[in-house]
Amino acid sequence: MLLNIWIQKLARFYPIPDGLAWYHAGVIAIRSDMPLFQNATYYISAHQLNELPPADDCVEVAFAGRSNAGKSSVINTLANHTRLAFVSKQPGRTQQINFFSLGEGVYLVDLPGYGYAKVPEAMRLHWQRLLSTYLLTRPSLRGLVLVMDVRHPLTPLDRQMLDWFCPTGKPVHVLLTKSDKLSKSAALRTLAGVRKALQEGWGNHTVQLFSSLKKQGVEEVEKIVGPWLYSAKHDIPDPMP
Ligand SMILES: Nc1nc2c(ncn2[C@@H]2O[C@H](COP(=O)(O)OP(=O)(O)OP(=O)(O)O)[C@@H](O)[C@H]2O)c(=O)[nH]1
Ligand SMILES: [Mg+2]
Repeated sequence: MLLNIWIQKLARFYPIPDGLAWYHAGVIAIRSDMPLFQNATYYISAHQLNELPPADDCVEVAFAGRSNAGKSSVINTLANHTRLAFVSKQPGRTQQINFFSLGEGVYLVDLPGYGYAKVPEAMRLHWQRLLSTYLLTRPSLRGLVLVMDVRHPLTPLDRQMLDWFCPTGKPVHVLLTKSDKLSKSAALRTLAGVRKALQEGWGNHTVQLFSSLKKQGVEEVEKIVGPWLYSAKHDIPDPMP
């Protein structure tokens, strides 16, 4: 009760993003009644690093993964929107760095997929350079959601991505998507195997099952990714006396 009064008082001075509530000492909890990503709107598409929003006053989480793994579908599912990010049966459809705004300089970033063989060599090299520079040097990038088709997890390129990204010290959350394509027991076996491989190979990162088709796994993503975005963005003072 006392806590609620404090939250209301503070809300007059600090805007609280939808789906978040302050508890105390800068710790943020996600309110289950207000999904965190539902206000996402399309913001900008970039072909070059100089087209990205300035990094000084924003925070973002990027969604990477193999071409056709289901990254754009994950963003649509989180946003509860059918056509926010472009989805296609054909691989290689996301061809820019797409920013979706959650408001107040907070973004979800949909990246082009890797591993699509039919991309011309010059374009592949352009993207490789652009994405590696983006992922390794972007100061406002708080963490990486690595999307894998649950039927083909940890491909050599996924492993390479982990080898590259993990030395940044930023967190990785692996989404094993299209889990509707496997039986529950097979999906759980894959989850356990990927969790073990992650721990052995790259340290303490997180992993979960997800299905855009069945809209399963949204709350778990919110619990993990929400604090990456909001505890970093809003430096919240301790509201308790
Ligand atoms: N059954 C099922 N199909 C899915 C799911 N997620 C995505 N798909 C399908 O997988 C295909 C690729 O989805 P996208 O979201 O476009 O994949 P992407 O990773 O963004 O692909 P690129 O942008 O080309 O790298 C589409 O036909 C989707 O409908 C899922 O959870 N279950
Ligand atoms: Mg895509």
